[in-house]
Amino acid sequence: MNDNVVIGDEQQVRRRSLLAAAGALGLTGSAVALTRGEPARAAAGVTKKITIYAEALPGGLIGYGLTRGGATVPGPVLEMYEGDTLEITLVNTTTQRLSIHPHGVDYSTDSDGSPFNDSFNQPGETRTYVWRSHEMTAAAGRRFMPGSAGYWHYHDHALGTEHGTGGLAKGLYGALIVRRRGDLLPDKQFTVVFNDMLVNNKSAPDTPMFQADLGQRVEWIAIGHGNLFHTFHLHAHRWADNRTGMLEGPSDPSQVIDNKDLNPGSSFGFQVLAGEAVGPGAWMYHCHVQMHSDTGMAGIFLVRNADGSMPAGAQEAIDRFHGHQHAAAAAQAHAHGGTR
Ligand SMILES: [Cu+2]
Repeated sequence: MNDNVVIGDEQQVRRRSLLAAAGALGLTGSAVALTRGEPARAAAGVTKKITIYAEALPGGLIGYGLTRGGATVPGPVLEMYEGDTLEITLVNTTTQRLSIHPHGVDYSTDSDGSPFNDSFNQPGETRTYVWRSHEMTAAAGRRFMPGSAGYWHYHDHALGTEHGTGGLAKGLYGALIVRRRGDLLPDKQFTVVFNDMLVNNKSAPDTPMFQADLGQRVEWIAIGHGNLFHTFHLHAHRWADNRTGMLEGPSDPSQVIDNKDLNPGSSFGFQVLAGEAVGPGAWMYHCHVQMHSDTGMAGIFLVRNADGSMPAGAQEAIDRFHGHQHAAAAAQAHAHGGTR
């Protein structure tokens, strides 16, 4: 125990001196913050306090929610601006230990969400976790300290195993977005989680049908969990493979893609204008590992007409999707007079 305490103190001292060094870098003439004239990191951010309820759901699932009785799979999209702090009071209404562990942001060991750091909620317990973030800073020599901005995610890290393997399997996960000031805000947000052979813990044809009107700015947050490797593909839309999914100028070197690896623990996000250059329609999203899409890792992105009405042929496409995804569903459709 004593050894642990000593090691902990040493680490704290080192961390403090690192922070002091970083602070010096940000204040001296040899290194300037990117946002000249703005307050330093600690003064710039606001602290947002939220309460999250972890709750058992029908079908053996467990979800996070922002209200009592409001848990969903995936959990709510949590958002903050670079420099802000998110203080999360997690209420565990279940009979199992669980936690919340973020990717991409800054936190101390007691907000780590891992049993290893004694950071979790016992059954019925309420506990507060603090997530911090910071802006990018530039130093001499074209060296950059990256900011926290990104399409990240959060998840349980304590249910079932030391790694939250049981909580992840049951649906304790969600999207975390850290925005840079000035980022464009979307009209709609869709969280897609490839979790083993499931999409948001569902299989086609019960996977979510995301909907937007033609031209709406739609933000996708894609997250991978479980034990399998996946590729996320969206039909008829493409995005830049950078932080936002949008090109930042005519010389932006980002590759434009419509398919991206989505492996366990990874996440990315992007914004598209629904139906841009292709028009409205029922477009598919799916894992591009063929045996995964064939087995149910697929869903529909319905781009309605600009006035919100159903585009020609879309309902038929949706019906076909419901009819031919599953062998059982297809057989049922045949029994009712054929599919196509
Ligand atoms: Cu897959």
